[in-house]
Amino acid sequence: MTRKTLRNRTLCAASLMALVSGSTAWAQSMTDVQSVAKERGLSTAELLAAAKTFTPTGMKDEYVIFSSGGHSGQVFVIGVPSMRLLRTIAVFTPESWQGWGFGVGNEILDEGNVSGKENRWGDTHHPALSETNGDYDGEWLFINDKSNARIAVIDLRDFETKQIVKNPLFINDHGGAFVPPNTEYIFQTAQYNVPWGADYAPMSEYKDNFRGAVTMWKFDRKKGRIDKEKSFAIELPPYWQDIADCGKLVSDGYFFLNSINTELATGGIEQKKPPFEAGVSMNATDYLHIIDWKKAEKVYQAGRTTEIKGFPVIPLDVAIEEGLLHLTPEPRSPHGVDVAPKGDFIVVSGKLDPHTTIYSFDKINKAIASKNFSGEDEFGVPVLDFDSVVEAQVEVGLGPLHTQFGPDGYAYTSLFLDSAVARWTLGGQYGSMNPEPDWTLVQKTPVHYNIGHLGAAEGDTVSPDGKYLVAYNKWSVDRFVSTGPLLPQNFQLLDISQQGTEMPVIYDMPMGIGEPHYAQIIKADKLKPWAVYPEIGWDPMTQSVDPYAPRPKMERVERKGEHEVEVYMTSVRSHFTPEHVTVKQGDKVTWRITNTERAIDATHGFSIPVYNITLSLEAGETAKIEFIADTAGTFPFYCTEFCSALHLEMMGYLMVEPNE
Ligand code: K7E
Ligand code: CUA
Repeated sequence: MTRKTLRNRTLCAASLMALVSGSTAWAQSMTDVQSVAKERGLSTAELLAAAKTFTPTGMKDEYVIFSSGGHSGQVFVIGVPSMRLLRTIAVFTPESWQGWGFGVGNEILDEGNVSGKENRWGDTHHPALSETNGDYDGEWLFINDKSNARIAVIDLRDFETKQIVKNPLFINDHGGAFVPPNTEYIFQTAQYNVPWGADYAPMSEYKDNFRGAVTMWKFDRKKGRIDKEKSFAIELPPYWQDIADCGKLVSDGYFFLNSINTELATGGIEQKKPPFEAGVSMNATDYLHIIDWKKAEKVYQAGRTTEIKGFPVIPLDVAIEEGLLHLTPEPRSPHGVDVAPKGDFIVVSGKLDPHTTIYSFDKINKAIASKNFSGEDEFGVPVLDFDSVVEAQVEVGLGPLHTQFGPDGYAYTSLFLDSAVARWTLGGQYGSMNPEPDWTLVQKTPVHYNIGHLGAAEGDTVSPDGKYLVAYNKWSVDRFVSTGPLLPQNFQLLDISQQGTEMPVIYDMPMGIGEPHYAQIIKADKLKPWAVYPEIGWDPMTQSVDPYAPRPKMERVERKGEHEVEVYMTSVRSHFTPEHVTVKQGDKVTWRITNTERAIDATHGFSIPVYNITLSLEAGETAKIEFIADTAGTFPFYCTEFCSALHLEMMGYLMVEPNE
């Protein structure tokens, strides 16, 4: 029996038995399976979990997770159900394996410099896959940096970062990146508020001078870049704006945004004032912001903006007057806000309230139309009457944070304090299983430990897949071999394919390279990455052929004027051409290299000691590095990828002749 036919079999006991008489050396008999299970102390449920996740050689994953990397500043790509890390994507932080920030990528990293200071890390929280009609289209990925209010654009043809934009108005964001169903914009909202541009103002001026905002970055899909010239912001009260979500289908055109600190607390524990943790949690309710972004777009286009820090901003009074901003109360310390697949319900979880609160978009619409306000906040923003917009509340457990959805009328909420995933029914007309409105907790599965976000397969789109759910747990405590006081996070895979009650944990994946927050799970076949760059001499920064790219037979070292040298180099298994590069101390060196390979996976590295240069050149790629040869000496450059049997020989010398 071949591996392929084996793979296509359902791995149930019966088929395992059928294999017994086969010739496959490793699968001897069910008796062997039982004895291994006994030896390792595995239960039947655990054997089943292994069968559901074990991915034999050659088999590929059905789904792909794009995970934030927290303060590693990166994005991680993981296969489901194998839970194997497939690669990292270098974003805000230099990464030497990908050569990111050690010769190439520097211009993009520099776009993210803040106040003229080099900034070389990020705190990534919320990835957003580009969408078409509310479904992931597998083309682009956006991610925020909470620490310095930046958004990065990643091209999923080559899984590389192409752009970083810094928000000119605020210094910190949490609500981002979020995209509407057709990715017209990327939303980014301020969190810890500051005066515009993070200018100085004393804390006593918090209410008057500190401001919240949401920025709508226009995404130009053709260019694959954020178009800053068509982007704008809306001024908001200085609450701490938190997580958000875009409306979809019936609620397309709306943006829902949580907030905490409607108390306008300013901390000061050292002056015996309530510390932030208490000060921001005093009110029984905070505010859900309801923003009509299509109306905001029209207001911006009509020019009703003020320029602040060189950026067009719709002032708060204009936003109120135009009726594009409303608030409504939400239970204390809200964290997640998640729009249901049909766009009709908005689920909010308050960390300090054991319920999820479900708002009806229809009721919100009616309340806005009939001006059913319970009042206004202290900045004059109308507040929709809570009872008139809430559809239901479901008691799910302690510390509810985030919600995802299945295809069958289920919602799934992470419970930080309970360390559990709650499955509950989303009432209304969802699926045949819920003909009547029904808002009920169905089941809770414990996870280990302290789950933050959770992700279900395509679970925040208009057509969730169900099947798998991943708990992104914050603590791992005793789950893995100790690695000292800094422990990995724990990604736990849950099988949610069975309607009814069971949703067992079937895999634990230690995440030891960052602290993920949100992650999205896309069907693998929606991704269409390039196997190699389309043509030799491809510049990934422009996604086109670079006319200056070195090509075979045109390699050379060319002196341009007295102090400038250009190097045109190619790399192919297993040599660089040229192998000797001689320059004079003090020369400005522009060094271009093309990897002329066409074979899949034929990557060459390129590194120069002392000069802090390391590149990763994928098949077809060309790169340009520039440096001043200020240190004289003899420097072997070499290929850092083990690319062939003669890879050790893939080297050369940079000779920098000293000035006399
Ligand atoms: Cu960690 Cu979305 Cu930044 Cu919740 S956030 S957990
Ligand atoms: Cu090319 Cu090693």
